[in-house]
Amino acid sequence: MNFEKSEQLFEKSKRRIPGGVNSPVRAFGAVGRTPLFIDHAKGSHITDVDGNIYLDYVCSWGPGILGHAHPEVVEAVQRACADGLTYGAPTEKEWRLAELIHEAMGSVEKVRLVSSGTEAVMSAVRAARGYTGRDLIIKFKGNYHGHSDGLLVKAGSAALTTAVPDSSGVPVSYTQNTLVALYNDPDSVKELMEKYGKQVAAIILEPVAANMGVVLPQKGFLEFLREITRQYGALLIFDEVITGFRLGYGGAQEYFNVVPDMTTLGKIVGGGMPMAAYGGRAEIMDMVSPAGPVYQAGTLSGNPVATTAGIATLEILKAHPEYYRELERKARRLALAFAERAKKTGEKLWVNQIGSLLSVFFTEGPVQDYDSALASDTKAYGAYFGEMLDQGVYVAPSQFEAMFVSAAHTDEEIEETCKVICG
Ligand code: KE4
Repeated sequence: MNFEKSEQLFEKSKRRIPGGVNSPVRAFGAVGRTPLFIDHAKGSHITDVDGNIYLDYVCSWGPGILGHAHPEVVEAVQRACADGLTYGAPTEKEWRLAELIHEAMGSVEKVRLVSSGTEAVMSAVRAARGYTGRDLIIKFKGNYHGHSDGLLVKAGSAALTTAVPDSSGVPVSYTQNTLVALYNDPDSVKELMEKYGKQVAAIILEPVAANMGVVLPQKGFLEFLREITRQYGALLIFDEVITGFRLGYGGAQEYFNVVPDMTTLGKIVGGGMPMAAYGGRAEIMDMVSPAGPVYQAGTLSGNPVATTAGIATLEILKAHPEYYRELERKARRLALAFAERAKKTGEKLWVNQIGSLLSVFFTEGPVQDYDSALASDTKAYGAYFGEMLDQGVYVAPSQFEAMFVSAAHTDEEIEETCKVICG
């Protein structure tokens, strides 16, 4: 395969854009390859500027559940564009999307549309603090909630329970209201709540983690968090930016039948356009300006073109519940291929798969939290990534991301991928 044009574009881009990319993971730093510059995508395929065609299992990190350039979504967006790209005023479409979200997730009684998952989480945290009058937030090691200062943290030293910045440019003072617990470790949560519970505004988590690779909640973990937040009067926030409309039309909260107080959404909810959302019980969301004293605003919030893409995408998913069974079946087949690969090569592989989300870890496993994920051989993952790419299969350029399956991936393409996985 020839990557000449991508290499040239990468060199040019680096002169104008930090690292040559607009989001770090795209730079392929974790896998030691030149990033692909994409020319176009259709269905399950993505084509780079050198004309190389790949089966795409990144799906733009989640939005692409229907496959790229779904004709009905594109047609709706094209029509919307002709009516104007943005008005900075309310439209019926925002109400329609809000109704679709509430219909899918009853716990989201009121919702505010924003432009990115980061903005959704940052705003949800502010609303939770405004509603409870408390300052502390508990997050989990290995969960990613976007790049707002207070959540760009890592666990402090063992003695410390407050977090420390995980990025330069974040003042320590911005992270002193963030506590870090361990995913799937109820005792780590209990310890923090016994010490700080009455000052905790919310516990936020990815109900299925997908930013340390895919890590499933252990049986009872979500129910435990639901109980302990109730016990201390703290809110439970599900960050469903990835799992929302992905695990099922009702997201993780429907899949696991655990109802959070607030939910953040992104990716699929915008159908691939810059659109995200945060919402929850009406009494919480009525704290948000102009209804209440918690300020939050956005020029392009609820943008008419983005809401059109979101509505079109959700309406297709709502009309096709069978897609979710198909997606799970295809993801299971891919998971099986990794097991066949391990048998054949003797590699130590561990696969976590749920719905259309999966990750292969280059470690013996089990992988059920950040530390066990971190034990993976990232060099081996990098070699696997290169092997797949060179055979036309585009998977996440990092061990600590997810593999996404779309409704556009046919059974033949899944079998083709399994052959490449098994070598
Ligand atoms: P954005 O600001 O990137 O739209 O969303 C932030 C976010 C919030 N919550 C969860 C659970 C997320 O996974 C994300 C963003 N996901 C990453 C992929 N792991 C986006 C890809 C990237 O950073 O380029």
